[in-house]
Amino acid sequence: MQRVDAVIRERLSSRVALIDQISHYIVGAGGKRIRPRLVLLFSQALGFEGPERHELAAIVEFIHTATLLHDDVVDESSLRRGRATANAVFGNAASVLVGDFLYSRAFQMMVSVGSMRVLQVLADATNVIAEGEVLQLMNMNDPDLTVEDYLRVIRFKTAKLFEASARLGAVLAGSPPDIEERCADYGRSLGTAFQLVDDLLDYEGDAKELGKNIGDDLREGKPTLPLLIAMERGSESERQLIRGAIEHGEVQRLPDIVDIVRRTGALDATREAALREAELARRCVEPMQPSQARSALLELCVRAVHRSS
Ligand code: GRG
Repeated sequence: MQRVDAVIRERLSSRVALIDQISHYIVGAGGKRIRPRLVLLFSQALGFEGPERHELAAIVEFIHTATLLHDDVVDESSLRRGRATANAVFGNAASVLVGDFLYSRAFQMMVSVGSMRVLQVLADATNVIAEGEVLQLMNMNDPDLTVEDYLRVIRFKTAKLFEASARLGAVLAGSPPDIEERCADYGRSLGTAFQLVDDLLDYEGDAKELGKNIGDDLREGKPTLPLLIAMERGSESERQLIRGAIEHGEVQRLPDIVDIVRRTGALDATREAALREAELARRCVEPMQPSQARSALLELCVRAVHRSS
């Protein structure tokens, strides 16, 4: 990961001062670096040790960072990674454009790796992520969203990049198609578990630990799984309260809604759904040869669910 961080720093540079400033601002704020870790762990577990793994790990982190810059503009968020978001500090236009810079820099780096398969995996993944965000936009303020449609959005917007990162480890190692698919399945399940927990932390987390504001999803009228379950299990008046909050994106009644979400067991049920996905991910790597990388991949299945940030 030290080598990946070095590649990230080297490849962030631009002759345009504002790009340097904003990209260092967001990347310098840290982040958990889960997606690059997946590239490294799968390539290591499958026996590939070439320098391309660091390049690809940096590429997926650049794509992730570009999506965060764009997402915070779309969501009008003010806190990310424990600091003011780039849009809050530098404005929406600058954030979107630096997101474009990171995204296109990632594609320059992909070309330098010289593999059409790598290009294909990442072009497909970024296209699906964008589709996921548009689907989510269409679902805003809709209290009648089905769990199936909600899951589709999180598989697209979040799990796809986890899937691509894991798959790329196998692509680098030249693994046969069945192994590549198993790595991709791990990434998809881990990413789904990760987003389910993200959605529940929006109701039970601590803003300081989480590094972003609590209640943001409700403020935007985003119908996530904790709310869908609470509506299903709550009384008629509780259901109406949540419906209204989703339809109008209001947070005045956030404390009451958090209370309903907790009392109906919706947070526990969301965590259980995340645990089921993490278990699916675990089963994908369990048959691999014992190694440090495999142990770390198993450990990630636990950490994706039991996390507070
Ligand atoms: C630029 C390809 C492209 C698309 C733009 C806005 C958008 C379309 C996509 C946004 C997708 C998005 C932000 C999904 C949420 C994913 C998520 C859970 C982010 C938080 O990930 P962490 O917790 O972040 O890994 P850190 O800060 O740890 O890196």
